[in-house]
Amino acid sequence: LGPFSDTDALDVTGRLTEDEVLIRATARQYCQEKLAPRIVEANRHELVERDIFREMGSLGLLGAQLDGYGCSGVSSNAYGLIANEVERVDSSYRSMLSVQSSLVMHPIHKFGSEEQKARLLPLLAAGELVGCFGLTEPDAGSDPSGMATKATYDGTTGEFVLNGSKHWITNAPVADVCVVWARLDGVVRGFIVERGADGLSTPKIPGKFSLRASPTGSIVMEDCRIPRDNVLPKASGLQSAFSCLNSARFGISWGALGAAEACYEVARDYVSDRVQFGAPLAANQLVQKKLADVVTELSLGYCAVQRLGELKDEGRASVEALSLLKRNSCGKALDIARTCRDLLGGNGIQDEYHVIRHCMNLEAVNTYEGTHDVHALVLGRGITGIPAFVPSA
Ligand code: TGC
Ligand code: FAD
Repeated sequence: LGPFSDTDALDVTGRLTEDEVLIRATARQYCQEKLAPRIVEANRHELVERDIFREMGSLGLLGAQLDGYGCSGVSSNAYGLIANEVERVDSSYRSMLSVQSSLVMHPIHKFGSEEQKARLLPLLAAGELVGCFGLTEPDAGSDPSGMATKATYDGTTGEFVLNGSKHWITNAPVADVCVVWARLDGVVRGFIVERGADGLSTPKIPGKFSLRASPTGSIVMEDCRIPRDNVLPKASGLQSAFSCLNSARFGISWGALGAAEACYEVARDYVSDRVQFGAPLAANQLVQKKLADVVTELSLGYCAVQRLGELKDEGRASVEALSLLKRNSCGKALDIARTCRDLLGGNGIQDEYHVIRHCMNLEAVNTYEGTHDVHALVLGRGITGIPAFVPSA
């Protein structure tokens, strides 16, 4: 029999490669030394630090899963481990990283021209440029097929003209490069809209109680003109946009567990130290059951995402498997964060204990990249063969 580790009961570390263990250590050191000291103030005052992109870039953490063009070319699980370490500190920072890596660099890498890749990817990898991804619209969230944003081609100037708006867009207020999805002659295409384009604005969404250290805004395009060469030549149809979500959903499935584990570690130490009724809280059966449930879910969750990473690298991860674990990790992480918040009593709502911040963040993480229920419907369709997105009359 082996020893028991509450944070790695099923020895997921033993299934990682040497490189993955090293990358995790590098990411952990950066996140704990550089990001953790900033987060309470950043969350309180909605501070967004662009330098964070450069810091992550200098360590090779941006677009790390991609090959060439200044990217590190690491395994899917190494990318997941990076997301996990970043999200232990805050889901906002992981959001900034995932959008840049999976939703901006990935589509440019997969669907871009050689010129687009050579010009933009090295700067995005270095964090010198910041990107955002515009799919969701005010009237098209879970159902992106309802998108109204249109592109037309102006043959006299050789430009595309975009009209429409994207809403709830991570990084938009600070982005230099927006990957925007719009209909051209009825077909969904991907466009690169760069800061400074005529008719482009990216206002911040105020009053956010979740992901406060992550800049979220809209992309408003009013006769917004971009050069002809800024269309992604190989992206055509909604499936191109959806294929970017697969990479982001995988990162989130690793990431959300990091936020949950951070909550667990705070709660475990808290109930061990705090004495009520003459004994540590940890001595109560009810408390131990909660801790046991949390450790069980984290242990199962980590085994699952590690396996999904292997399948992904073998080209065998299904859309349904990605939905299954995006949904499971986010839903379970939110439950765990709420349980841990409860275990801290009144202190649980104070930001210096970090748990309430994770709870608030995970509300959004459970909603974006496909809500918990939309992923249930993706699974339901996979199981039954019957799509249930549109209510039957
Ligand atoms: P549906 O008929 O299912 O599919 C249309 C075409 O797309 C293909 N497809 C996919 N391809 C690759 N990967 C996937 N995950 C795919 N899902 C679908 C599909 O095979 C089909 O291709 P074809 O060739 O047969 O035409 O499309 P639908 O319109 O019925 O939609 C289904 C649904 C609900 C699953 C989809 O619309 C959906 O995923 N909705 C959720 C929306 C969403 O996740 N939005 C995310 C926005 S980005 C974001 O939130 C970033 S936050 C990040 C951060 O800050 O960290
Ligand atoms: P709706 O689609 O209006 O859903 C509302 C409720 O109805 C949910 O509970 C949902 O589960 C339920 N529902 C919807 N359809 C069904 C159905 N068929 N059956 C049963 N229930 C259903 N988008 C981007 O494109 N880029 C980004 O960078 C980005 N960043 C984001 C950052 C944040 C902080 C947030 C909150 C969102 C972000 N989004 C982004 C948008 C995100 O993807 C959407 O919020 C999400 O897809 C849900 O869409 P919606 O908010 O319009 O909710």
